[in-house]
Amino acid sequence: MKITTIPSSPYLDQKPGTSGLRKKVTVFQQRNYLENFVQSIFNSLSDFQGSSLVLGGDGRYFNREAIQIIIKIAAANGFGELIIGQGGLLSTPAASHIIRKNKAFGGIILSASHNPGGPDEDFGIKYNISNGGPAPEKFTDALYENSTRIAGYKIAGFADVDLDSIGQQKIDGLIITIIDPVDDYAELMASIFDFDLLKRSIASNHITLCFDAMHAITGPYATRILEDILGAPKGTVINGIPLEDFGGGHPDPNMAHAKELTNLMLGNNAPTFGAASDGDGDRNMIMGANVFVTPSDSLAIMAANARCIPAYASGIAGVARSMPTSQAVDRVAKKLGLPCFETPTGWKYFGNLLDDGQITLCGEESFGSGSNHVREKDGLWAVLFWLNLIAKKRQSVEDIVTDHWQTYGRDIYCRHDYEAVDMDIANAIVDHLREQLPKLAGQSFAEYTVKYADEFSYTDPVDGSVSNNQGIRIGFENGSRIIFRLSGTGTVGATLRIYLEKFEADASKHNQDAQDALAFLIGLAEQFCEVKKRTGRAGPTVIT
Ligand code: G16
Repeated sequence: MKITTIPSSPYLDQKPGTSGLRKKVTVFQQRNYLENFVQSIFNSLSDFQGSSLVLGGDGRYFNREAIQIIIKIAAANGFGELIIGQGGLLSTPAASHIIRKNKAFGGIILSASHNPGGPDEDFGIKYNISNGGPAPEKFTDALYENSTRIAGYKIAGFADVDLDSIGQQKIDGLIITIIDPVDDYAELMASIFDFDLLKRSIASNHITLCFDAMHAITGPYATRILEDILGAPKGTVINGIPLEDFGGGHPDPNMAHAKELTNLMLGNNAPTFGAASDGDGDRNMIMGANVFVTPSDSLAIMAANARCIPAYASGIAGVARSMPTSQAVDRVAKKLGLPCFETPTGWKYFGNLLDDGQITLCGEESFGSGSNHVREKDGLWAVLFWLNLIAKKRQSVEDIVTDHWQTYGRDIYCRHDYEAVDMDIANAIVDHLREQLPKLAGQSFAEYTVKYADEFSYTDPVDGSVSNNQGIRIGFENGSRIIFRLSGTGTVGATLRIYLEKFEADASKHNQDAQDALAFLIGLAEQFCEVKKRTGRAGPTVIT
């Protein structure tokens, strides 16, 4: 194999965000941009010679080209085997499983998740370690550091690899294994859930369902599992063909972007269950006939009912949520006597807790939930979890949610996003918030008295690593919270996220609209951060 070292000079903007490096496709297409980043990944690793690397992506524009480049750089750097999803496709949770199942050294996942795709839209790349999870901050810091002083990359000189034929190819000492992207994942799901029960519930029409794949990676996964294996009628999966530009849509499973599903579920004759997943298959949105389940509630309900699922029938070790996720799951943990951890935003922070056996389930407000079966959040897993729950409890989604609120109270919750804010304005907002923190504690705003006002820091209970500046928290004596963070996944300007939460114990008030119930806190958030005043905007870009 002919290996060449190509000289190159650093780009200084290759710092991974919440989940890998996400930029416009045109940024990745700059000369040596992708090559530099991939070589910087390998420069940050050691002792991988001869071992295997998993490779796949969500199929968005530039996926195939990027995979061919990565194959040649990985080969030149000495990997012995590359395990690649057919067509260059792998959902993020499937990639995590394949790394674990094959005991691979790690994996490279190509995705910008829920961000739009296409020549003028977004692309992304991240490295996952041998546990199948996103590389920890220590690694991404080292990777960034390496990217700032890279002087060249190694690349092998062979023809493009056939990504479409399943089987093994050999190029000198390198083995290239093209696998079916769905097989292993479908087998894993069958080992977790009661597929026989689901088949019966679907066949008897106790469960009717619709799954919106949003023209993204879960199309083939959902079609195989829901339609082919579980017997749901053809057409249950809508927008099921993955497209490079997601059909021009925004593959973000929320009511703002999954409109077709939302209209169906909120209309007359809605099926009993509706769900959607995102670009790379790790997010989920759960709906029932005329009801939307917030991701925070979904996590709490899963934790409370985990014993209904075969894989968790003997109980769960503990739970974790990201800091801005509502405290609903904390109430479940308290009642069940389970440990409950609060981590920074980013799935990578759950990895150590899962590896160490301290938690079994975890989730985030950003439409992600998962368990110890892989080390990524997992959209279809959440869908199957809910289907299994409905089938086992013989209750509607609405009844499951209502019962849960009656038992634990309702954490009324929403998130307001201000997208593409000018970076300087966004930074000034954060500075302005920081200045107020020392004097806020003890102040009262109507019935809300500030208990604490600080910036969240996290010390990993397993390895002791510390992550600072993980969001501004204003917590009130009555348990309500307002949280401010700048997103780490956007590609244009800054996205300010405002998370709002209020606890309601009184069941007669559980059916309130979240925006109405949170109106006072929404006003208070503006008073603190002045985002409307400083940007001249009338309101948030997206409310979830
Ligand atoms: C990623 C991370 C999640 C995080 C989400 C939003 O998800 O894996 O842990 O909650 O981004 O992050 P931010 O608020 O910084 O934009 P995904 O689905 O985009 O890979």
